[in-house]
Amino acid sequence: TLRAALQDYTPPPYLIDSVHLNFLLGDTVTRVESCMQVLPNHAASERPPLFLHGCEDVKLVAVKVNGESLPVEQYEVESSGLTLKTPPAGAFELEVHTDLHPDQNTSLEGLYTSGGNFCTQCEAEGFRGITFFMDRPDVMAKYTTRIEADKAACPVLLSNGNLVGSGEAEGGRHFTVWEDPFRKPCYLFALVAGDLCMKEDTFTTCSGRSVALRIFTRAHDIGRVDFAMQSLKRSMKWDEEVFGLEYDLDLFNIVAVDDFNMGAMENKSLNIFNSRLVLATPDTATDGDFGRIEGVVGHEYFHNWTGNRVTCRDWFQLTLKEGLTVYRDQEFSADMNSRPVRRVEDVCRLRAAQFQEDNGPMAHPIRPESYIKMDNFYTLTVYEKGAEVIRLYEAVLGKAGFRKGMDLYFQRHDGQAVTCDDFLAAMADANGEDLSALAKWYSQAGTPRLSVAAEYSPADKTYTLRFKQASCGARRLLLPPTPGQPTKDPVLIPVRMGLLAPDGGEVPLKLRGGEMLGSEAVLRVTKAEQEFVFEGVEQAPVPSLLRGFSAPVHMTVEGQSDEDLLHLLAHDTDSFNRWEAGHVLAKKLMRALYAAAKDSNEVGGRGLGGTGMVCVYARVDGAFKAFAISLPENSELMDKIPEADPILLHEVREFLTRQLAARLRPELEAAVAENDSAPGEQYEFTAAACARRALKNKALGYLAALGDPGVTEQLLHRFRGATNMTDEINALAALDRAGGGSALPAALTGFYQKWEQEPLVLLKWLALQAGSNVAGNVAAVRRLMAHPAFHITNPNSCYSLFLGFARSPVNFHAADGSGYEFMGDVVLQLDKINHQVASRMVSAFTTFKNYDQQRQALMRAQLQRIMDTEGLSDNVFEIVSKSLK
Ligand code: DPP
Ligand code: ZN
Repeated sequence: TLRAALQDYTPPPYLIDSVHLNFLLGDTVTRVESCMQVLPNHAASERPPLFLHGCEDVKLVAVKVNGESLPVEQYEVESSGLTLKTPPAGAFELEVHTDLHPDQNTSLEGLYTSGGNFCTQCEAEGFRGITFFMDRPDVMAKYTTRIEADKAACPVLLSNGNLVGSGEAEGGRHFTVWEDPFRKPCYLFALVAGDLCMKEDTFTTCSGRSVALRIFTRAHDIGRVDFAMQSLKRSMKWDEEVFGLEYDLDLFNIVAVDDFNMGAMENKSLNIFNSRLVLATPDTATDGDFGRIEGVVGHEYFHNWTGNRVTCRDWFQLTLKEGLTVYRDQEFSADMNSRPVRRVEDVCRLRAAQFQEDNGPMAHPIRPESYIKMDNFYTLTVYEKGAEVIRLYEAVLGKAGFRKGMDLYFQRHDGQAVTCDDFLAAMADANGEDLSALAKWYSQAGTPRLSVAAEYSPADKTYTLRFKQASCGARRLLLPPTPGQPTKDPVLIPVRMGLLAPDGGEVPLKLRGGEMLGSEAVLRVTKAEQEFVFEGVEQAPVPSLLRGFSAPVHMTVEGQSDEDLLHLLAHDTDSFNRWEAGHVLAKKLMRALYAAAKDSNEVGGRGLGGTGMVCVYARVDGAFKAFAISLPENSELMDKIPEADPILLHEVREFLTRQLAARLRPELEAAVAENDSAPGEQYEFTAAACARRALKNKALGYLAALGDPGVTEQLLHRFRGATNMTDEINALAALDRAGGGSALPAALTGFYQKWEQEPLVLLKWLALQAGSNVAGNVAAVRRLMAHPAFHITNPNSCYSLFLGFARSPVNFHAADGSGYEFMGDVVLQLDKINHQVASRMVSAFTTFKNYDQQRQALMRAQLQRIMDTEGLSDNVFEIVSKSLK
């Protein structure tokens, strides 16, 4: 097993200036003829060997240098690649022919078939599954691609760039030729061939060029692409307006495929999407789906500049394009919808999942230092924490300064493969700032802990905030070391803040010896311990810190009382911190309930009834009401519960849910009535309409917990009468929560029959059943694997069924280990089919150290069983071996 390390980077000894690819697509065998113009990239006195990456499934058929077949003693071919021992001096032409079997490729990397159509996925290292090549992002070539296939089976033949030729070929075949004028690394190469329908639109760029926009799907799905098309047009316009970035070709294609490991892929001018992120109509897709489609269509489009025009030097720099592009798609979605709601959603996800990753055996910096399989590093850390790090620049430099930095970044690096250091330098130079204090965010793993103590002096009217970065120095207890990084240095933490007076008004801010700052400031905390003294503070204020979650840290405000939190909830001008105050209250409540239950063996026995939560609900408004009654995720709570019992925590959640439902019943019923859609009302995907549906459905979920037959009756009625998928699937989920009684199986069957022909809708049906907390559900999930709605070769199917199952505390964490054993079986079975999907499944075990001793032992036993299996993929091996360390 080979490990790649950042410190080992060396420039490639050769470059590929241009490549001409000829694909002869066949039913079983596909021939790929690649002709490369190779340039030396080494000292003239040297003749280093040329290594081209390959893979087991690619069969070498011919190698020619400058038109002549290469004698066998001059090259060596192994499964890892092809070595030319003594390439010619100077520039030369290298031709390589290979044979592949796309129809047998279940890894869904390289060239494969999905539903009978050909498509590719090359990021990170899939191009080597197509032909021998210098498969590294700092080798940027110009591509010409000829595709030839049977005309009846594959009427549509697509690749990157512009269509420059087409025609008939022998035997009922035809071809197209594509030329991409922009240099690119091979991970951005794409090919699609098959029987597809197309919907077309146009976009006129800011300089007046007309761009043809085309979305391709199978015939059955073509009526569901309008929303994705509108999202694409909105993202093109947004990038012009916000970043001054214009699209650079006359054609932009999106193709939807059902079998796809990731969400989508930004291949130059030929984006390939998982169909669940393209296809949507109100009857088949939820508000969440619409939001994700808008975000991901934007994300992939934005990559055209942040990723494609400027790309990564090596894969360790992945966050250079991903963190930045996630930041861009988050901002886009915030501008299109409700900015505060979007921020709360993003932060919840970060804290529930990325913080957990940062706290486990796979913890890595946003720029990892080594990997066995790069595929394992398309993580929440690289993406979501990476986006938060981009947000730090914005917090420090302001929006205008951030834009200046972006402009310089493109000015300097267009057409290049660069590093995170280059990005930091562009941001710093454009603003004349020393940003070196931000660099540590790229190299340190783990979530910094920031504690704050405050002191008010009535005598001299000063207010002092003392910050401690507990993740550095020697304070063992608060210091979270991560694998390979026992100690940490302080980082730059921008703390956006304000002070609230006792009457709720904002205190004007003036730091000792400084100017008036207005009512909000960004404090730059850079040292292990640092204090800020505010002057002229008339009365002891309540601090509002880390507004908008201005840095991805765990913050503790020492001595913060429930009254302080309720004061923030009522008066803070920062909507994120208003929500946060309620969230902190809810976390305190759930932890207290859990501790009491642990002591007394009785959930809720101490009469902790959620009064604080009732206050929270009363004090927030509009879109936030739905969030205000959303309880924190278990993973967020476990951070402070050593050796947690996940089932007890689940019972606490259930208890609190019932308690809140009972206490808030009139308010919840009013929320349902006030936010219900009017008869005949058209579905709209707007911030306001989504907020109404979210609150209504959240309220119904709570009411369902009452187990009242009247509520069940109402839910059934709503389920049958739903006019959009958001309401339909929520009613079904609420029925499940209500225990469903005899109504649930019939409803599930009815749902299946209604949507039998719609695999994307059936994913929801699978996930809902897989995640059920009815004890012993593992048997039902095993049975579902044999159901016609489930396909083990389809990643979406696996994500719904298996990851859905892993989200059930009762069944995944069943005390008898049956849930763990099931997931162990799944990992081993999947590893023979699709390494990337198998390695996503094994991640369910990586949190094992958070649980009680018995569960740790059971989870560890499954990891060991996987580890002991012959022929494990590198993907799964990497995660399992790190977990067992
Ligand atoms: N397709 C993945 C993404 O866009 C990897 N580039 O994030
Ligand atoms: Zn991306």
